[in-house]
Amino acid sequence: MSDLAAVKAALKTQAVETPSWAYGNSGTRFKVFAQAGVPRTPFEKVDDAATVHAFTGVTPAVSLHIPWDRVEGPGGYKSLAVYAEERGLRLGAINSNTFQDDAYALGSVCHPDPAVRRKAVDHLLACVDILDATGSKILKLWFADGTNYPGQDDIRERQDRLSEALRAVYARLGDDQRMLLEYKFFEPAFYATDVPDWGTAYAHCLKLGPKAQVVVDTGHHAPGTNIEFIVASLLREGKLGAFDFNSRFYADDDLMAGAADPFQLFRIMYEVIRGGGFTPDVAFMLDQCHNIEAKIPAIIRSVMNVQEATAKALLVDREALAGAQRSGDVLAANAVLMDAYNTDVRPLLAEVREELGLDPDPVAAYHRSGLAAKNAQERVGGTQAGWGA
Ligand code: PSV
Ligand code: MN
Repeated sequence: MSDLAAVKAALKTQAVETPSWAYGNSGTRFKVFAQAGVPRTPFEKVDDAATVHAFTGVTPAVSLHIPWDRVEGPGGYKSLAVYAEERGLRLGAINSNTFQDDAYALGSVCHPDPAVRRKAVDHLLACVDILDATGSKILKLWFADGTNYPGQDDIRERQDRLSEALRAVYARLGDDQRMLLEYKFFEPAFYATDVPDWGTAYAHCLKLGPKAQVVVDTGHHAPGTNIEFIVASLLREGKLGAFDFNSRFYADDDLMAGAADPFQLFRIMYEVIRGGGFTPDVAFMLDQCHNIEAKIPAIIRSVMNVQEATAKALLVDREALAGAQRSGDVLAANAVLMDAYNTDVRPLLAEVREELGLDPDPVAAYHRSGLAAKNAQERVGGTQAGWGA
């Protein structure tokens, strides 16, 4: 797409979902550094997500993580959905959590004890109840299940247990609801992870049916993995459900999307666009933690990085590329891609924002707003949100 008006129009339709947990104190397995002004409740997390949307214009949804975002009291989850709506937001994916309860030391849905498996499935079904209450359409599943030692458990039987649990959850989904299965090659299990790669996730989703799709978390691959190939393959099969965007240098670092390797993000977005995945059918979500940097501006920056990668991918001259590819002109084909990647799209995005009535520099506008100081002043007392809160 090289027509600038069409590129701008496409950029205006972009939607990036932000994760509630990125607004709380979260980070590494070591010290999580508390910050002033951090939300204490899911409602305050929604406030922060609304702030990011107000400055970027492209983050209309916030993903929840259960039980970190447990809502009690009158109205329950429905009241959070209404609160979000009043702030121009909607609640996005509901993330299940079967990794922080003592019962799950040997796994959740793959655990050798049927009682533990039942507990995990009950949680997943309760998450579908939350979809019903909030109007969210996506149940996102990531399992920490796996083993640390050869022989610890039966690899094959664990797959059977997983399959049984997924089937029970799938059967409970409403017509317009989807379940998305996320893979991760290691951590916390180190010897054998039960959903380690896109092949395993894809095989389970294929068996389940059309309402089951795969989530690609960009931080969940071994170094050097060609993630855009995975994206192209999943899109080709109609099985790409969502992204969890973030950056990694070493493991599942959860750094800002586009910070470590903006070229990789561009290559991924190119395959998304090439494969017809730049639609609301694919959920573009962030899954990040901001441990040493200020959270709201870090999320705004991440969204801008995704926008820049998208703009560059939209600028690829597809016709010229196809021509060079067909004629076997290796260097010309590569040059077409690199020309798009090397374009400075910041002025274009500034124009897009101005046309949407936004400040062309969302980070500066946020800093000028005084919101950071206001939150630090007002959000005192209570318990700051974080892992497990
Ligand atoms: C696991 O590392 C993961 O990527 C999953 O998406 C979780 O839900 C999320 O991080 C938060 O722990
Ligand atoms: Mn993730």
